[in-house]
Amino acid sequence: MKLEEIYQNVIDGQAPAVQAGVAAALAEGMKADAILNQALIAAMDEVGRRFEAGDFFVPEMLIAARAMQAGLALLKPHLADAEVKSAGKVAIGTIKGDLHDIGKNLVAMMLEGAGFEVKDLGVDVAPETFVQAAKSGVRVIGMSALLTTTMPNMQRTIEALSNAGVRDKVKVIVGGAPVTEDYAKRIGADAFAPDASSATRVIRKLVS
Ligand code: B1M
Repeated sequence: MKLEEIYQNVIDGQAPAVQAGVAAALAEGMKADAILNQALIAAMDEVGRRFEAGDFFVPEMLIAARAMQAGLALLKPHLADAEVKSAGKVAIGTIKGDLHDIGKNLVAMMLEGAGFEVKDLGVDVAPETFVQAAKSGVRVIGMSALLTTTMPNMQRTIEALSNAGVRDKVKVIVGGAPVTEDYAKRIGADAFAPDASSATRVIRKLVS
């Protein structure tokens, strides 16, 4: 019941109600990943479907995204993976031309929860900024993309890392709704992860 309410309040963009719902669900002992997957992420999928169908426009998407972020903030401390030890530095950002940051933030949160030191480069991140991060000693570069139009900037970033002579100093992982394992291979990334929890697992493997 709580999950359905949270789901609906994300779709309706009711940030305070989402926060109240998440807080109540946690207080009742509901698992953070159930709240995340069955309410918050499921609601954003529905928002995407409504946008595609022409029932929602950018303002509705944005308000729903804000409501989801409000819920995520409360979940953050509960997404930690207690079994994991500190494993190194990861720089993560949404690629150039792309302003979507919910998935990227989620990956960053899960990594922090898993004990990684995360340098969040933000959104619309230029290849040169990723190169600077690689030069600063991070072990992993994570790129997130949500738009098919700007996805090629992942490959441009990998090329920029090679041109700057730092490609072999870092591991590169890519993800985001339109990104696939096959695409990751084609552009020369080291890894792909379909969601935030598997990203943590994959990155742990990359640095081990
Ligand atoms: Co936009 N948007 N949006 N949007 N938006 C999509 C992506 C879209 C699919 C909607 C649709 O048409 N159904 C569509 C893209 C179509 C395409 O490219 N083929 C779209 C569009 C078209 C646009 C605009 C162009 C709309 C316009 O202005 N006309 C515009 C672009 C702006 C820009 O970026 N330059 C735009 C704007 C926006 C808002 C600003 C309103 C808002 C973003 C707010 C924000 O992020 N702060 C927004 C939103 C909210 C969405 C949808 C509805 C939801 C995205 C989301 O947050 N999902 C989205 C539809 C959809 O995806 N269902 C849509 C939840 C999030 C948790 O999932 O990001 O996939 P996701 O992350 C997952 C995994 O992918 C993975 O882990 C995460 C969690 O498990 N993952 C990684 C992500 N990054 C990873 C990195 C990794 C590993 C895993 O390693 C490093």
